[in-house]
Amino acid sequence: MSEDKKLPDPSIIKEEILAKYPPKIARKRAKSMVVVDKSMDQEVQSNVRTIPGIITQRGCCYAGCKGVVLGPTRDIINLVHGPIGCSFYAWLTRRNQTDPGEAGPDGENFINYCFSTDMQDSNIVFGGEKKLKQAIQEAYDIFKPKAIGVFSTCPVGLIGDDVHAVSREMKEKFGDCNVFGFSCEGYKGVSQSAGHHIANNQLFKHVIGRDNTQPEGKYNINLLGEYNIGGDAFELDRIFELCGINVISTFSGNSNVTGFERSHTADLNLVMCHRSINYVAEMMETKYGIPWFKVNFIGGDATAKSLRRIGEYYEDPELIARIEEVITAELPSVKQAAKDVLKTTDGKLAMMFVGGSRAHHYQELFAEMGMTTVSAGYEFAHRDDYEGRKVLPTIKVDADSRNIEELKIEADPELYNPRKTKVELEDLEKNGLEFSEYKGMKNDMADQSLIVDDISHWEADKLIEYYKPDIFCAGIKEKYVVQKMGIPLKQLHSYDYGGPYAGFEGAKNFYTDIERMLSTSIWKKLKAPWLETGASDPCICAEYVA
Ligand code: CFM
Repeated sequence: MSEDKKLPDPSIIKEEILAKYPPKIARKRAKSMVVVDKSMDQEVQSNVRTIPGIITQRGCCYAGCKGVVLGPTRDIINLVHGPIGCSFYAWLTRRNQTDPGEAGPDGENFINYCFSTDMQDSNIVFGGEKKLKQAIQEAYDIFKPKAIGVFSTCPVGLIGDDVHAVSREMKEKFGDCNVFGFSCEGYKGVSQSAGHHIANNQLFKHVIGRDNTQPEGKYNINLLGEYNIGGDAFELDRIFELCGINVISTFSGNSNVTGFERSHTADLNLVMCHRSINYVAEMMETKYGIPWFKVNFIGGDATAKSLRRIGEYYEDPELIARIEEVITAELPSVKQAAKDVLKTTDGKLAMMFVGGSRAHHYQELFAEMGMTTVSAGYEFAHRDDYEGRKVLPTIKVDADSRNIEELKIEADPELYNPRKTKVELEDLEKNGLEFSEYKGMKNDMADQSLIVDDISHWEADKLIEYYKPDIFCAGIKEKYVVQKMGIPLKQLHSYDYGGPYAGFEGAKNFYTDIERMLSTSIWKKLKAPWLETGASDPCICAEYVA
């Protein structure tokens, strides 16, 4: 994707951006802005606290735990212990879709509900555990769910309510409902990334491995880090089915409790979003002996490559042949669709600042349309997401990360069963399959492109002025500011109203949507009123009225 188009030198704009900051802040931000030079290793400072006063794109720990990882699961009641505002902003705002199947829309699908203990002042003063117990009881009585997750918001940690003790007590009381808590207070860690880790830990402790029913399929996998935004997981399920691959559980798009509980019976874990779920992949390998490798289903070629890797893993001619059949049937129309938009898209520039994996994955889709990513960054990734997992041993654990529990996992005395022997894994690696590996975003970016971690609005504004990109990808908080600057913004969190963008059909959708956005000149026609009138010194005037 990076096939060396000459990019303008971003060092100048980097200096200009930093010059506005007080020296101490400039020094700190400089470490998070890296001009890519592929001839050497470069450290990208990340997963550190946002400087107070800087307008960040980040969310909180609770958002990462409750919203991102657990949110897409349809039959767990996600009960928020906290003030109602924390729930309002988590209620149906992420476009994770689900298909309750035969159970129908009113079956065990709680996604469209909003469960909260609605804490009040008196609960903050006198404690909220009693109210939490009542809420769990009420949820159980009304819905009889298989599981209830309790999510702590900031005040819960501050006043010291013990959500874990309450959950244990209620679980014992019910007998047929798995109740577990998450200490995912918003302030934990430096971003939603801490919430991912906490969610991974609790899923591992309380859910994964509870049901030993063996799968019926011949090739049984889990897809980790795919959240079914805009129906992505539906498209991937369609492709897996065509290939004869059985998905035991997706973590956690279009998922249910039973899938999680049985996921340890899979032969292989595929990791799509490395940032949010690599902990589960690692822990499942240690405890059950399930290997994992990184995949990317964003882009036609990327999808074909990831499918082929699954074939290589199983070393089964029947599966390999079927995968090839699917690719032969599906890929040509994707290629044609990319060709069809090329007239509009070729040579255009994209910038993307999103989450912890999409800013990387979508570069491949843009490359398929002949577009170059001049600058990109994550909101809350860690150094390994930029530089590759090879830097993991060198990452210093700071006080914020030390706050997050690290589970000590050992091989399960009964269930540990290495799916491949060490020799088999080594042979597969010799043939190009890389287990437990992610090479990071930088590896796929061109020299002279600019990586910016945890970008601020000021920095984004300046980059837009400098590069004048044809499209900017970020989220709703950035959308209208960027459009007012005359640049179309594609939301890569929610996909605006579009999607799916994963898999073969998804790639086609993306090409068309981007072509449309690049074809319209509407945003360029926008002019601020003071510029229309020719005033050179815009200001807002106001006076106090007595
Ligand atoms: Fe993974 Fe995600 Fe992302 Fe993420 Fe997210 Fe998301 Fe994202 Mo928004 S899990 S890191 S915390 S791919 S909600 S589905 S789009 S920031 S790039």
